[in-house]
Order: sequence, then structure tokens, then C-alpha cells
Amino acid sequence: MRCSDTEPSSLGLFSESDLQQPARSDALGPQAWVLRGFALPWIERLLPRLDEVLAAAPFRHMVTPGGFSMSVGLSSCGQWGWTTDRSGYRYSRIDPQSLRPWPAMPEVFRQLAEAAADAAGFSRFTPDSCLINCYRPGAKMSLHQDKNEHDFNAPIVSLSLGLPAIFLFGGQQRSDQSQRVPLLHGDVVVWGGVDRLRYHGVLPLKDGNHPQLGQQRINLTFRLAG
Ligand code: MD6
Ligand code: FE
Repeated sequence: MRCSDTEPSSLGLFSESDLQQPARSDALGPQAWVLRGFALPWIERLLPRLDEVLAAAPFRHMVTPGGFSMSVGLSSCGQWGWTTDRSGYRYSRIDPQSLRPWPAMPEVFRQLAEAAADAAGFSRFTPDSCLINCYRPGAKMSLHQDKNEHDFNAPIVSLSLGLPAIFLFGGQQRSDQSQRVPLLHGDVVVWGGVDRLRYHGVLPLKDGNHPQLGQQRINLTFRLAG
């Protein structure tokens, strides 16, 4: 499941300190929330499924329409996978690398995404796409809007795993001020409604070593794409 395979592939269980972390949520906007530690009780069940997905659809560095190779490694699972190449950003049912459908979305992924959406006030969210981003130290995500999905009524649910990152949460215009939001292993961000099209990004990842994930951050974003 690693961006590189230099580290052991066995994954630890969550620790006592994970279980003791109090659940807390912070509002980033009227309909945008960080659910602190929300996923911690799910991670032990989730990581083996993530390993399987990444064995079938390994991380790869895709090229933007402008011709730049992304610093973040990408994969997907579910009915639709997000891709980019010289001809644009889009969702595809087929992994352009394997030429096969993306791996199915594991049940535990879908359950976690639905539970988090529900906790943030978006009931009846069922994702059909999970984009998986891998950040190594130095990798970043420039400010962008998520607007390749068909239905902006559905929220997006975003799970952080591994090394901490600073998430930038901006406004409706690229030039609006951004909030800096530290995200830790097990945190879930949910946003939709009036906040659905806000600009956001991730600052370059700092070096570090996470006890379960090693030298990387993995982010899963669940969407209704099709
Ligand atoms: C990341 N996340 O956290 C990048 N997009 O690594 C996103 O781009 C994102 O977290 C839409 C909704 C939630 C997100
Ligand atoms: Fe995004």
C-alpha cells in the first residue's frame, strides 16, 4: 500500500492512545466539518482492504492538462476513478494504466464514508468513487475546486491517514484567504452544500515517520461522481 515498497507491508492495529482520543468536530464553514479522530475505530479494518485495492491499482503520478506531473501519487476504487492527462480532468470507469475497471470499493470504506457524512448532517450519501492520494515528504496539492462530479448536492468525505498535513481551506474564489487546518491520522473532513465548491489544497508534506503508514500521508476522498 506504500508509495514505494521499501517499507514492510504489515500494518499495526490502532493503539490505546488512538482509542483515548476524544471525538471532537470543528466547523470550517456552515456545511464543512473536521471530525477529529472519527475514523480511528475503523482503521484496523480499513487498512487491509486498502492494501488490496492498491495491489490491483497501484499509485501512479498523473500528468495535468498543463503538462505537469503531479507530486501526489493517485489511485481510485469504486465505479468511477478520477484521472488526469494532457486532455483534461475526468472520471473514468476504466483504470487507464491497467485498462480494467477500477477495483470495487470495499464495504468498510463505504460504511465509513456514509457514517461520517451522516455525522456532518448529510444523510443518505452513498459514494460511487474513492480517490486515493499518496503524499511523500515534499508532495503538495495546489488550491483547486472539486467540480468534475455531476451532482454538487452530494458532499465530499475526506479521510486522512499517516503523516500530519496542513490542509488549506479557502473560499469561493481562488484569491480568497485560506484557513490552515492541521489534519492527523484518522481525521475526516466532510463538506457540501454552500461549501461544496470552496477552493482547497494541501501544503508540502513535512518529513516524518508514522508508526503505521511510514513516511507518507494517504488521503481518501469519497464522492458521488456519476
Ligand atoms: C487531501 N483533498 O486532503 C486533498 N477535495 O489530500 C482534497 O483535495 C479534497 O480533502 C475535496 C474534498 C475533500 C478533500
Ligand atoms: Fe479536492
